[in-house]
Amino acid sequence: MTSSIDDSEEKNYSFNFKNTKFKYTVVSVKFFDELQKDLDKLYQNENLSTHKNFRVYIDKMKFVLPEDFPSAKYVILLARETKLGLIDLNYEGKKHQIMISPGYFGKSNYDQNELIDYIKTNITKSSDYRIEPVTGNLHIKSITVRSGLGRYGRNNLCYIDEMGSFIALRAYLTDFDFKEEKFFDMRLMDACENCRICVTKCPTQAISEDNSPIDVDRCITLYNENPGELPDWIEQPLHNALFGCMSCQMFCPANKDVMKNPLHLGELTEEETMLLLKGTKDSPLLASISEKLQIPIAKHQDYYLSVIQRNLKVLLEKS
Ligand code: B12
Ligand code: SF4
Ligand code: SF4
Repeated sequence: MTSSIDDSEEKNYSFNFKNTKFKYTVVSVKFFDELQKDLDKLYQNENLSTHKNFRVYIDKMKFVLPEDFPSAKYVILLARETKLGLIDLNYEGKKHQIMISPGYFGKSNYDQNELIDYIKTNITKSSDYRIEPVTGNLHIKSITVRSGLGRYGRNNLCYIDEMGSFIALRAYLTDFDFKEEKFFDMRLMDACENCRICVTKCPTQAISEDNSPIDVDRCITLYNENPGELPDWIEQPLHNALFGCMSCQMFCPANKDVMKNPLHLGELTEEETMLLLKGTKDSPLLASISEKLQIPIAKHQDYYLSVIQRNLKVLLEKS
């Protein structure tokens, strides 16, 4: 990897917007070439899975300026705090508690435009510059790590002080000139140095000890956040969350504090649980379930009902 280490102190900032905690920093687009070269090497060395579920996400990602914004100068990187979700549900006379990984639920009390207005007022402090969301177009962990805002964990996730890995990362391009040159090497958290907990806790052995990408084809999340059948080789007791998988995060020492503060979502009645297990469409109960779980099930019934029906069945079989 070519190195352009700047050993000056990381300059990271934080703010609260509508009761949500954010941390952020900026990185110049002049480092895009170097970021892309690292990715190209992974492609050349065939270190990246060719699984179609994965390629749908990453094939559109490239560290290049979009054709409609060639004058962009910086990427603003935001990390929003997230929480582990816990749902109590009643089923066959018993109460079961199940997890939803951070990031798969949440009631947003602001929209994208309000956040962009906040950035204009408080970060660029001008409305003369464009701020364009580009999260889906960038490998956001690598740029966040190299910006100095976060560090990689051995589990391939990005960690940020005080937030652990319970973060949602967002990127915005802007033509505002921050006059900021910092850019770091890929860095692993100090906590990982003598630790291998995530490697041993991953139920499907997807995480390796070196700093290579995880074996994406073995990651439970690749299957349980997408529609379709769950592969047979993921044995039923290995499933642990309604969406995603918590095994490489919940035992991580760097998440010790954030694990203490889960969000207790609502309790589902027997009737509501049965409705999800049957995948019943257009029920008047869907609105209250969506509200309790903070997931827009009623709005996107085709996707959510089939995925939740399948995942919930496997979790309830287990408990
Ligand atoms: C595709 C994708 C997936 C795929 C593949 C995951 C993967 N690791 O690539 C699947 C569906 C499996 C998945 C799972 C999850 N995901 Co996901 N996913 C993405 C997505 C869309 C792209 C990720 C990507 O670019 N992968 C490509 C690989 C090449 O990148 P990489 O993992 O960063 O690999 C780097 C290291 O190997 C590193 N490396 C190389 N040399 C060296 C040297 C050193 C010293 C070090 C330290 C590192 C290092 O270089 C590689 C690339 O530069 C991003 C959103 C986005 N816009 O980026 C979300 C994202 C990464 N996912 C996210 C989350 C939360 C998850 C899950 C935790 C969900 C869950 N289970 O609850 C799991 C975690 C699985 C895991 N351990 O990685 C969050 C991560 C937040 C965080 N804390 O980092 C993101 C950023 C979404 C978001 N906008 O917030 N995800
Ligand atoms: S469990 Fe240990 S090795 Fe894995 S990310 Fe956390 S600190 Fe690093
Ligand atoms: S999310 Fe689960 S399956 Fe995927 S790497 Fe982490 S522990 Fe392994």
